[in-house]
Amino acid sequence: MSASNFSDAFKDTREAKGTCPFNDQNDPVTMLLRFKDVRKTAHNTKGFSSAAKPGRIVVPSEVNIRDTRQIPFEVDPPEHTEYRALVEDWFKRPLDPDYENKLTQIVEAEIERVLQKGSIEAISELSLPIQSKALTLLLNIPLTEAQTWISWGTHVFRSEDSDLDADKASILYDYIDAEIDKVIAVPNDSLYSVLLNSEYQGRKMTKEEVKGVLILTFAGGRDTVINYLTNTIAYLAEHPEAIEKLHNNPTLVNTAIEEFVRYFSPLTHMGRVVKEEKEISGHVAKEDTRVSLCWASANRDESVFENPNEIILDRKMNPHVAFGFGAHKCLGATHARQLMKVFLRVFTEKVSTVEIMDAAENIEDWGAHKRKVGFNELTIKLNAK
Ligand code: EMZ
Repeated sequence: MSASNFSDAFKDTREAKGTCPFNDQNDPVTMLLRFKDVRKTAHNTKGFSSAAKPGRIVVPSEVNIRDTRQIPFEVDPPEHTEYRALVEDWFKRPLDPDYENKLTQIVEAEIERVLQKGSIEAISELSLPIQSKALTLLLNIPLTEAQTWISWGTHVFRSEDSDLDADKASILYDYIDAEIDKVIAVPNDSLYSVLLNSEYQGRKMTKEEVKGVLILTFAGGRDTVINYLTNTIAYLAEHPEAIEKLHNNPTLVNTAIEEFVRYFSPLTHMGRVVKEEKEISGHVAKEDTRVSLCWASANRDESVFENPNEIILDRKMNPHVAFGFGAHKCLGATHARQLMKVFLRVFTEKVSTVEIMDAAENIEDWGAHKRKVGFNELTIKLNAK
């Protein structure tokens, strides 16, 4: 099977039943697989809460590895709306031309660096450095800080042998605590300072709240962005004609990034805790149990997407939910989209072809369903134009 083929792991169950159980650390989750159910449930923030114990809406659950509530992600309206309003403008900065220029310079430098080399491992030598360096722009801190984050490796909460690694997670939490203290001592114009000066319900944001926003910013956009970039490289390696098409047609880039993110769906699903009992596609969601909104399955739903298992770079109707849906839709999406766009632009300008030398797939295990989400290793050679 080709490296850039990501099959639809949930097809049969989605069509036959619409839901499936997954036993996650003795807190079972019912995964909702149909586009309609996913959207309806995401929309119903009253019946399906994000404000459970910190970590509980994430699948696999993170209740054993953190106590800090991620903000605004693990808060329900109306509080959610107020938190979100505090950060919304900051997370729209990627639309500024100056931000876009700096992002372009980062991506150019990274691609030029690896073009000088022979073969490279794409995740550690390209996707992770680009993700980390781009994040310095979102936080508005010096580029050099990215070296620390690159040294953490791809996963913030995961290590080679465990899905949830408390020791690894504490590296991030301790780092953020230390950074918050530094910025309290010497304020600057970073996201840390902006948040520390923000007012929520008429009082200053607490250190714990600021930490909650920062953990989300670091963790939510890490493996997701890295997988997106690596998977896109695999696609371009196997579809060299797409490199030229995208290079010659800048408007195609806009539809292509949406199509890649639909097809790859880097975040498989996100949970909710049931507040009001409800039947969904035959499953009775009981109070205080968990359901998950399976973005990856919804994005291959044939009742919505024509030829869902094909990448159609100029797909016209593409209401994908790869960035979530409703009040909680991804806060980092503007940054991610800008990065995706700049990456495609620069890559197709500088690279003629990509050769895949070696690939090891990263397969997620959702009980009865195994889903390819990216790679554990992708060794490639880039050929310059
Ligand atoms: C959480 C989540 C947010 C979680 C939008 O997704 O991303 C996951 O990678 C983290 O582990 O804590 O931030």
